[in-house]
Amino acid sequence: MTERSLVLLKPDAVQRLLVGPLIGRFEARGLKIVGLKLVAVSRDLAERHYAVHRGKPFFGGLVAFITSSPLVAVALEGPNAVAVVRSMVGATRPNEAAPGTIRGDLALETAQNLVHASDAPETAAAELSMWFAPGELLAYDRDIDRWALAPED
Ligand code: 3AN
Repeated sequence: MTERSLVLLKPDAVQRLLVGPLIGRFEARGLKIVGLKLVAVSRDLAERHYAVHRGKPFFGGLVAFITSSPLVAVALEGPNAVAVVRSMVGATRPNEAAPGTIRGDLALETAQNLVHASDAPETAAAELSMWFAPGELLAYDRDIDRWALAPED
């Protein structure tokens, strides 16, 4: 089923010049970019995005990190996009992330693990509306889709 997922290329990804390579991985997989922007994250947005972690010992550091430098918010669309993107991102702790995943190839620290990706379709919908205004998410056809996607997708 066609889904949309929110990916954040976090401040460490921007500072490490990995925005292009990371977007390239998702594009090469066949996922469609339907939203894309550089964001200076406010404390309010950071706290809403990580609300489920409020009260945990790393919450303050997480909010400080995500607001420390711009990040890139990406909305990706494709069949089973939420699970596909999660599998490409890899386990939360980079020492447990499989080689071939973004974290398994490029990260060492849990607090600086380069990317956020929605963990379920319901979370994705809530996160996409938090990070993008409705008019910032675009529907369009790609000529390559007849090569990358089955007709029913
Ligand atoms: P994921 O990003 O893989 O969905 P979550 O949702 O459990 O992982 O955690 C959200 C973010 O919180 C992680 N990406 C990481 O940056 C941070 N985080 C999670 N656990 C820890 C921890 N024990 N210490 C520091 N940061 C953490």
